[in-house]
Amino acid sequence: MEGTVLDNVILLADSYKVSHHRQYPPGTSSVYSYFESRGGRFPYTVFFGLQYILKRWLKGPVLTKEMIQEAKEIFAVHFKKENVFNEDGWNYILEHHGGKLPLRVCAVPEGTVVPTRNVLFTVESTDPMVPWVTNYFETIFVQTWYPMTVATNSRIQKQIIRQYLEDTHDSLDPLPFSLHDFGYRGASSVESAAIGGAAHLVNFKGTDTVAALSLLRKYYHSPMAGFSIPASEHSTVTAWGRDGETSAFRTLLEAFPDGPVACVSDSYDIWKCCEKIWGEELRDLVIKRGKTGGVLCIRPDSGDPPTVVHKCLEILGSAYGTRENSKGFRLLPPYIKVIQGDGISYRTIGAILENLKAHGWSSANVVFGSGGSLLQKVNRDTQKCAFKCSYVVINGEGVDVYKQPISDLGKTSKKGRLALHHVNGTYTTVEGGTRDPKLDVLVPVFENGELLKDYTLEEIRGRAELNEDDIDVFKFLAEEES
Ligand code: AOY
Repeated sequence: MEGTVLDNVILLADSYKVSHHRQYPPGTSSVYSYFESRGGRFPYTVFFGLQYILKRWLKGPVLTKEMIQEAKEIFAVHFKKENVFNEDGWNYILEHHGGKLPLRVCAVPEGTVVPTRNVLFTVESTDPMVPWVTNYFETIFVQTWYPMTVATNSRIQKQIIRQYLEDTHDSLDPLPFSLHDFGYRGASSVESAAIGGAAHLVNFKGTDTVAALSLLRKYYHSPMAGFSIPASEHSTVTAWGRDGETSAFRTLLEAFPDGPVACVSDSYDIWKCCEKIWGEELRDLVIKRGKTGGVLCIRPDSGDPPTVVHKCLEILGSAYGTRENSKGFRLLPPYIKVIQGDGISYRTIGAILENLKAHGWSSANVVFGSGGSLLQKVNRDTQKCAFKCSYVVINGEGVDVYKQPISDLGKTSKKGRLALHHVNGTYTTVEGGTRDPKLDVLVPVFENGELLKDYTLEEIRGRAELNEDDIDVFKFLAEEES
């Protein structure tokens, strides 16, 4: 969106924010707020995406006199009043800060996995003349809910797949490519696809969401964050006509004679396809390709996923034979897999893999694709993300502030300046300014327009890696179900 009408930093806020500078108590010289997940669906949050927001929207000089003029005109008409817009305040930032925002942001390092109900980042104003800037930017800061929630949803699915590989396979090697992002078309915009797709790539390396690659190149120092393979779609198959499916498949195999390809196989009859086309007509070609490293991923795309995946494996197993791995589970030859990309979510992956396990099949025979539920079936409530003021300075005196709504005590907010202590693997949010700098993992990432930390995707991936301290994902799934 760079270079468009959306580039005016004053317009990155909800309308009511424009009126807040005149509402704080007289003598207010600083506002301090924090962001947290107040619980929600998943018991932890993978922190990711603040760096994109800081670099894309907030760092460096971001204000010009033209922006102030444009905002002045827009808000005069929008509010039908001349005196709501804070022209003096924005002019002050332009003149005294060269258009750089007088804010300090401290955050947990990106990729950190933090239990919900803990502070993830704090924002405070650094110039007593403009204390309102902190919450003016709440709107854009809270949009970090999206990459965090996608990264969390994706990581939960990685935990589930990992457990089944551990139970039914010899190694965890397939894990990085076991959940491929199919979500570009289902995202609400190109920018959203880029952000959500990038969040998935914190945990995995397979994606078809090309926009995510650009975002990670530009904002996270990753020259190539994700990979894909040639694959058919229904049009490339059905264009050959109802009797042309074999020709379509042969064309795909011969067009890409080595390396992996994926082939959607449910255009007419997935069972006949596995039995007759893959299992008989093209069997020799598939085996020949297999000898030179070619892998065929057969993609069913309709029906009840646990039933369909299992039945495909049974048919393909009869045609190509199977071997048993060290844990006693069946494996197709290494040059054939099934890729299930229909109906995949953190709830269905477990059901599919459980059914395979119950029938003696290793989870290493299958990989997943996920679109809508990976990038789009989430919202700010999924992790109950919120940004609240916890501390203000009035007439030179610091005051702890909070909300505690009688009608929903779950919305109670934290008090005072905050720290996130990390001790013996446990995270604790410390309120009231009683921080121990040796234990606090919040680090300054932004101050007065300067970016103080610049993380690479590689280090973020390292922090988000699965580990021994992880929650029991099956306990979480069972509790959610009840
Ligand atoms: N891609 C692995 C490579 C990608 C896709 C993208 C919607 C792929 C399919 C595949 O194997 O089958 C968007 C649906 C599918």
